[in-house]
Amino acid sequence: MIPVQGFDGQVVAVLGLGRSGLSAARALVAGGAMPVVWDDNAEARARAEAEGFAVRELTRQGAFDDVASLIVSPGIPHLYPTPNPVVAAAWAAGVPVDNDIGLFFRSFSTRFDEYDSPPRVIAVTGSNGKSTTAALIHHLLTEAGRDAELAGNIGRGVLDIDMPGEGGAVVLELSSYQTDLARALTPDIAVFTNLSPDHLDRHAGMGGYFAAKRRLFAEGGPDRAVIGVDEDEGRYLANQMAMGPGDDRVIRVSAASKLTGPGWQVFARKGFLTEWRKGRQMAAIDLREIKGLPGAHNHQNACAAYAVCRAMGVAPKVIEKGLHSYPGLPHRSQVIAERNNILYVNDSKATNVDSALKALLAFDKIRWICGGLEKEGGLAALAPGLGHVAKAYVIGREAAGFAMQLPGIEAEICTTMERAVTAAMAEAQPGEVVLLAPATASFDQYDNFEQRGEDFAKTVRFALEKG
Ligand code: UMA
Repeated sequence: MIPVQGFDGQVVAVLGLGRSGLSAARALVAGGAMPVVWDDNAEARARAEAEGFAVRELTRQGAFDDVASLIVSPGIPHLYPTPNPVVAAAWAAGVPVDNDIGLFFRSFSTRFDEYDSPPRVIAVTGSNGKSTTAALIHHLLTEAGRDAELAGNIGRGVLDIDMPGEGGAVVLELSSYQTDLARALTPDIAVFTNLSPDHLDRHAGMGGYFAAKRRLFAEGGPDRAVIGVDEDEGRYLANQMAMGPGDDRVIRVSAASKLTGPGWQVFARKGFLTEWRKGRQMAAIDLREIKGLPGAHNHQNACAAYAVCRAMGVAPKVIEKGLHSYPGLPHRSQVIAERNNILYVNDSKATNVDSALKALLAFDKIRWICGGLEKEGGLAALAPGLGHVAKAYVIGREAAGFAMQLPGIEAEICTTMERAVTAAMAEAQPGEVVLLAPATASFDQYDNFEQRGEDFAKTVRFALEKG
């Protein structure tokens, strides 16, 4: 845990008592502050009270009279579509509003006098791929012998980490909710993967969403910026950060085009990652054989993670070795097994058509397990990927309706995961991939996409053991 500095003996209010709120409350206590906590949900309040926290209704008259700061959880609207009433009350009382990310940055560096070589903070943001990029950076640094911690939007409160050892690193995945509100954001290396519309209601549109992410790159910000330049926003940001054409403060990253120029760039083309610096090729890595990172979208993640590790002084050969041993995140292009040259891949996180299409484009010959609770918009956008499908095995309560929307490919109505896995395994040929990429939500048959992915993995493993 990172004890929060600067509030010794002071009252700090915490709004939201999920992962980030509770972790902030604990870290405040560890730093000598006196948190008072609130959650709009009664059960969450009861849990906090049972842990010994003082619950205070923060909208009541005078609730902020003795409060030094309000710490807000990322899932709670602080501005758009409308500010939570507690946030509005803090504004009215003149109390600074912050979040656990702000507390982390103001507390982390106060421990640096204990180090010869203090740890560095790497912050990753962007619309897609930020979890994979952050997890991959963490994996590559660990494999390179660096002590590294991973936290943030990936599921672990940032104040929950332990201080890394000498020369180590903290890798943070940060969402726009988190970067928007933090009062301190001072990573050593900041990463912007890409941008596409998401969470627009919380940011009053695309401009607000981009502005929230850009806060990581504010002037006087990171020593090094790794920026995906496949969209206009990334190109704009890279231009804003660089002092001139040859300035290598910015490492430009692309999975779409060859990047030339006098600066520092890492790009993936036709399955090869290439690093260029000052007009010279520094390294090239064949990404096609890396099982944990299939497809162009993962090649972009690989380029960003590679760039960060180069900025951390890791040699290309060491990074290449680490890429090969990356196990993948659960339910995201996760390799479950390989038997008789047939690969079994769990992409249960592909809960919409966009992400399922990316998964289909990542492999050549696919036994595709799909279906579930369809989202709005239909399945037409999957068309560019259907040429990669040898056969579809459709699950879900509405399997027949789903199958009817897949023109030109053979589709079997399986309904259950067990039947789909059994049929796909029986028919798969060497060189093919049995892929779960449903393109749907899971709620018709499962509690969540994780449970669906676990069912796939368990069924595959059981069948392989039997066979
Ligand atoms: N709550 C209120 N009032 C409200 C809304 C919520 O009191 O109006 C309370 C809820 O009752 C609940 C608590 O707030 O008790 C939940 O807070 P939260 O939604 O911020 O969730 P945490 O458990 O603190 O998890 C948060 C991130 N959640 C969100 O951003 C929605 C987690 O990211 C993150 O891993 C965690 O902090 C640790 O940093 C999750 C996420 O869904 C994975 N992120 C979004 C995404 O990836 O798309 C941005």
